[in-house]
Amino acid sequence: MTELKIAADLIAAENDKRASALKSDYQALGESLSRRGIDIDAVTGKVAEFFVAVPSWGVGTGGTRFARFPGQGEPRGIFDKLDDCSVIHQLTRATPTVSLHIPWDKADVKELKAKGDALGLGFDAMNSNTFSDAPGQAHSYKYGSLSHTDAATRRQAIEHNLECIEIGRAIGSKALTVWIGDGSNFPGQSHFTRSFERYLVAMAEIYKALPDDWRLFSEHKMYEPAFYSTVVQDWGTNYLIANTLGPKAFCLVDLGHHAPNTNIEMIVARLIQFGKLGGFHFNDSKYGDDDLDAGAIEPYRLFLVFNELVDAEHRDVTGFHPAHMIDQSHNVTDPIESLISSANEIRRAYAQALLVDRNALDGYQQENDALMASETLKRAYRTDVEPILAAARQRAGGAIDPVATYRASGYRRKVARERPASSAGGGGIV
Ligand code: LRH
Ligand code: MN
Ligand code: MN
Repeated sequence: MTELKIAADLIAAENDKRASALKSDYQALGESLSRRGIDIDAVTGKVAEFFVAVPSWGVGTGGTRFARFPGQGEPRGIFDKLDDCSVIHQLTRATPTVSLHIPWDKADVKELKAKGDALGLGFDAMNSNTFSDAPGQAHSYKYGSLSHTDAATRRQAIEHNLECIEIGRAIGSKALTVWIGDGSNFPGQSHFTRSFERYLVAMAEIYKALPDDWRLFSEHKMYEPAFYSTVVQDWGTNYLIANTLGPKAFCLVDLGHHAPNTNIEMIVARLIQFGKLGGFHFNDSKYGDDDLDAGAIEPYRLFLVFNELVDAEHRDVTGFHPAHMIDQSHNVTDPIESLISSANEIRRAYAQALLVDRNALDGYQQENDALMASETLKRAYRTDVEPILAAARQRAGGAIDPVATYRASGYRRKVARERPASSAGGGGIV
């Protein structure tokens, strides 16, 4: 029996208040979609099967290098974090897996697995951390990790990734995500070619240790912590990595890791075309890697990314199964609420993309009818799919209004009594 952090009765009572309004909204939307030749239940069924992993590090309040302002009832460690993740899944029915970050989440693997099983949660990609120094480690990552000039430091970073694979194997993960902060702050500080050569050799060792049914995701990021050059700075370098390493290596696209105005949906299309799209870290951003909530700033861009994903699904692209994960930092909200809302926004973009009339779009593209092609996308995007999202949650036992139900549950107040106040201060996670 799955351990439930929110009483099922409470969810049912909250849903009762909203069920009849949802029924009429769903019916009205169903009628309007059927005039467009779309079966609403088929769309709801697809949405209900769309899942996104939550990041363990996302349920704690984040921060900047200036300050962190913790909230009430901050999780004390990975087991509290898993409890919080289970609340998000219980209410949204959209987040059945958690992505762990090592060593932040290091714990006895049997206990991790047992806790996940008890809460009905699985584990998505493992994340290694060679961008900060763990207490007591022999070699510092101040000047890099997998691309470091010093062989012993590279060895330590490789061993850490191998350990992440071992932990992941024990808890049922099937992927390793590698993001490194390696780079330089001054022109001339590092040799672009040699540092990338060292990185590739180190990654090849990690790749060799990957179980057959695992995938290796490399994640690019334009800048930060290095402010002049970064070793894995863009999707071009990322593609070179995945291509050099082999068939189990793929590129991970974190939406926040690009320059403003970058056409991310086009990067996604290119990676799909060449079989190297591994997955996503969903979030939003206004300036740099500011990890805002998915859909908070540019919901149309999120839709356009999903438009490419649904297009690939529609074309039955072989071997297409990207991993969907959230990666955001919550500085001013209750992280559980932000993650609930982001999971909904991601499903919303997916649902809207499912409504695109692909035959019509093909025709307009063929005829070079720019205006109608754009209108075809806009028509899908403008559709209010909230009744579809709510029905998908309700049918799976989740909440029609998950944030309201979460607030009504008093979960945060309850854990605040059990968990001691965490300390504020400077510096937070990236
Ligand atoms: C780097 C990043 C990467 C890390 C996470 C904490 O900015 O996106 O995915 O693992 O943040
Ligand atoms: Mn990321
Ligand atoms: Mn990031």
